[in-house]
Amino acid sequence: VGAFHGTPLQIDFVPFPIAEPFATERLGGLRKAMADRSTSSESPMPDLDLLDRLLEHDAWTTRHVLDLCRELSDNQLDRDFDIGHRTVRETAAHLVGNIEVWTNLMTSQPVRPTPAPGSSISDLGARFEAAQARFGQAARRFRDERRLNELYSDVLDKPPRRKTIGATILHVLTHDHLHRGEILHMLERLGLRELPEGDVLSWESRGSG
Ligand code: NI
Repeated sequence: VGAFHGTPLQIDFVPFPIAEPFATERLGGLRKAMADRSTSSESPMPDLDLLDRLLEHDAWTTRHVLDLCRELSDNQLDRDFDIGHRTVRETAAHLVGNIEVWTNLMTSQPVRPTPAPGSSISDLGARFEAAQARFGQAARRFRDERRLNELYSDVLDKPPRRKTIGATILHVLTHDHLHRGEILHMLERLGLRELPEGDVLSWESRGSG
């Protein structure tokens, strides 16, 4: 597992060719379906697109996993496992620091130091809330301004390399998911029961089961 899984990107962006009458007809139908659903009680979030869903799932699930970590003793938080960043505490710190680093890089802000070794879950939880809010805000703004294909310079690469904002947003979200899975695995081995799966459908059906 590299520091931030930074990987050079070489992607040519080709717009999808969609036959206009077909696309218009399909979109019209989709809009009508969405409008119908928005007035029914079946769909609790008719206006969320895929990015919104991923961001909401990510925030809710990470918060849930960090809350579970609060039940652990320092001994449990620092127990050595053969996965992730070896302990629950350091894997959680890596996850939070990663959101901060990529948010700062893609918004051209100075990169701050990652959480210190031995950080408390309470501190990491607070730092996560701030980082996730900034990341979500930036991601939605880039989407709304149609800047997902825009390149920025990853100044942590030597030499600096250009990366797209869209892939960086997806990188943060998938990186969170990967390390949450590792933490959940460690929590299970620490004896916690009735753990969440952490998948998107569980998030969507939260509170209804
Ligand atoms: Ni990682």
